[in-house]
Order: sequence, then C-alpha cells, then structure tokens
Amino acid sequence: MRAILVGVHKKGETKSEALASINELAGLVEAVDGKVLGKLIQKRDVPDPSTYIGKGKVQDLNLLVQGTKADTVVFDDPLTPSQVKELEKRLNARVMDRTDLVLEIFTRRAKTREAKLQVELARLQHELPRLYGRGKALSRQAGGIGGRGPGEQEAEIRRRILKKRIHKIKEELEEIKKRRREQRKRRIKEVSKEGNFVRVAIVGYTNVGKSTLMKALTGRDVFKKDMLFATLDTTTSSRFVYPDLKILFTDTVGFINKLPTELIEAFKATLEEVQEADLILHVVDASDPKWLEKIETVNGILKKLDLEGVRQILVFNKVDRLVSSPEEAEHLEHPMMVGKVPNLFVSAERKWNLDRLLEMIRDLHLSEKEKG
Ligand SMILES: Nc1nc2c(ncn2[C@@H]2O[C@H](COP(=O)(O)OP(=O)(O)OP(=O)(O)O)[C@@H](O)[C@H]2O)c(=O)[nH]1
Ligand SMILES: [Mg+2]
Repeated sequence: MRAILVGVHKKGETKSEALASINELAGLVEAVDGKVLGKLIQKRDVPDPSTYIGKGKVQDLNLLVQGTKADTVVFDDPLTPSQVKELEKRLNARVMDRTDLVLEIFTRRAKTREAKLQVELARLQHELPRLYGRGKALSRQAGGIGGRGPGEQEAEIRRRILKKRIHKIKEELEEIKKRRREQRKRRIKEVSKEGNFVRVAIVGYTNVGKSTLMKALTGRDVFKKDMLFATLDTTTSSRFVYPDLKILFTDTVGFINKLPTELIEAFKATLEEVQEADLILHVVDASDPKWLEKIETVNGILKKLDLEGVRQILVFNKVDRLVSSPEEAEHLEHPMMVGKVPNLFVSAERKWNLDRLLEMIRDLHLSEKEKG
C-alpha cells in the first residue's frame, strides 16, 4: 500500500490534536506494511457531503496522488459509501477510512477462532449499513425510477446473507463466551480454595508494553512485539505473590484513538474478563510525549465499556528510556498525578520496580477489604 493520508482539522480542535491523529493514522498504515507518501490536512468544520473535503482540496489531493504514484488514500474520519465512491472516481485510487484500516489490521492479526469471529463480526457490522446507500445508487444507475430497482434487489439479497452470517457468528461467540465463563468460574473456585485473591486487568494504549509486563509479572509467555495490536486475545495467568494473596493477571487487546465502535462491540466478550476485575493496571508509555492524550483515550473507551468505576493504578512503563538506573525510578511519582491516581514508574523489560507495583496492588486490595 502506497498511501496518502487525509485529515480534517475541525473547530474546537487544536492543530497538534489534528496532527497527532494523523500521525497515529500513519502508524496504522505501517502496521499493514504500507508506506506513507504524503499527508494533507484541511481546516474545515462541516464535511462536504459528496467528497468530505472541499472540491478544491480534492484537486490538490489528485495532484499529490499522481505525483507520488500513490495507490491508496486513507481518510482519518469515517466516510459514507457515496463519498468513497465519488472520491475513488475523482482520485483514481483506492479510498479507505480509519475504520477500514483498523479492521484490516485486526483481520491480519487474528489467530484464534474467537478473535477471527470477532473481527468478522465487526467487518460485517461495518458493511451492513453501507449496503443501504449502495443499493439506491445502483438502482439509479440502472435507470430505475421510484419503487425498487434491480440494484436494490441485489443489495437486499446481500443484506440478508450478511444478517444471517452475523446471527450465526453471534451464536458461536455466545458459546465461546459461555465456555470462558465456566472456565473462569472453575479458576476462581480453585484459587479461592487456596486463600485470598485479587483479579487485576492490564489495560492500555496499544504498544505500551502490556504483554511485556504480563510476562515479567507472571512468567507467562504471551506474544509481544513492537507493533500495533500484537495482542488480540486475553490471557489470564496467576501468581502467588504473597503467602496470603494470589494475583490473577489478565492481558488484553490494546486501545487506540477513534477505535471503531463496531470493534468495541465485537470485543466486548474478550473484555468481559476486565469487567470482572477488582483492579485495572492502566499501562502508559512514559517515554511517549503524547502520554496524557493516550490516557484520556483509554479512559474514554473504558467508559464506553462501563468500566470507569474500577480502581486504577497508573503504571508508567519504559522508564529505562528516561533514567539510567532502577534506583532513580524507585520512588518516582508523576507530578501531575500525585493525589489523584496511585501511580509509579516501572520498566517491564528490565524488571525495574515491579516489587513496588505488587506492593501497591496488595495495599489497595487490603484497604478495599477493610472498607468492606
Ligand atoms: N525500553 C522498553 N521497551 C519496552 C518495555 N516494555 C515493553 N517494551 C517494548 O515495547 C514494545 C511493545 O511491547 P508489548 O508488550 O507487545 O506491548 P503491548 O502493550 O502488549 O502491545 P499490543 O498488544 O500491541 O497492544 C516491544 O517492542 C517491547 O519490547 C520497557 O519497559 N522498556
Ligand atoms: Mg500485547
């Protein structure tokens, strides 16, 4: 994929926000081994109904596409099906939006049956509403006036097929969910026999080091890699940290800005594990200049999942990029977070300050217990 990126700088948005969003989009293109050849940002409050950006900008864009020999144009915001069609005609290139791109990444990464089904569901749910517009357009092309043209009939058949498939996937996911629940129940029963336990979910923006932290804390070898969305499945692993307390850690899929709602819906089953957690470790990349925005993004998605009430520890990871010895990180707290959220700095890769993290988990758990 040789891509040009297009973003719109809207009212009430700072320039750096618009830039950050388009830079993240560039990361997503690279995640499908694509190359970014150019970026274009337009200041605009209301999208053009047929081309999203203004007609003049489309001409600039066209020149950019021809000049760079790009084959794809990726828009940072959701496009309507008719906008995609119109833009493809004018630009002579494939046109996609952020959702299409994220779905593409997830499709490539999905390995387990569950992940594959979830991604397919998200894809179908993304496609379904788009079929409505397309049917009408096809009919007009075929010269149908009023009533139902041939294009609409074709779209209707496709819609029925999609709906059937969606139904079937949901049923199968429901089965998997049930099995997971039973598994969880069994696990909890086992663990509770052994004494006190606490369930901790590791959550955060993609590529911050959640899986690395999981591995460092439990020894469980989960897939970790320097790429967006390395993890699509949740894994749970436990460890007796203290003789009187066992901690069950769960690693989860990473979040991004403007995560398509279809995906949030599809991944709800996977994230059910988080729903039952007593505590969330919200992992942050301490070396990332955009860390604060990313915290807000993650909290926004947690809210959509009804998880904003779960207690959090903010774990600033990758501190080895900021200081040169573990001692320097030991008693560090983030000045902006003091008194707001319990927080600390760690290096999952070098195993710095993990004892302190475990202590914090225990203390929080004990204080919760005391409260009743
Ligand atoms: N320098 C440094 N790098 C780290 C640290 N922890 C993780 N990394 C690196 O960050 C990258 C991402 O790590 P992962 O553990 O896969 O991140 P993740 O949050 O699970 O990512 P997704 O599953 O894709 O959302 C890898 O290249 C890790 O080696 C750390 O403490 N210090
Ligand atoms: Mg991961």
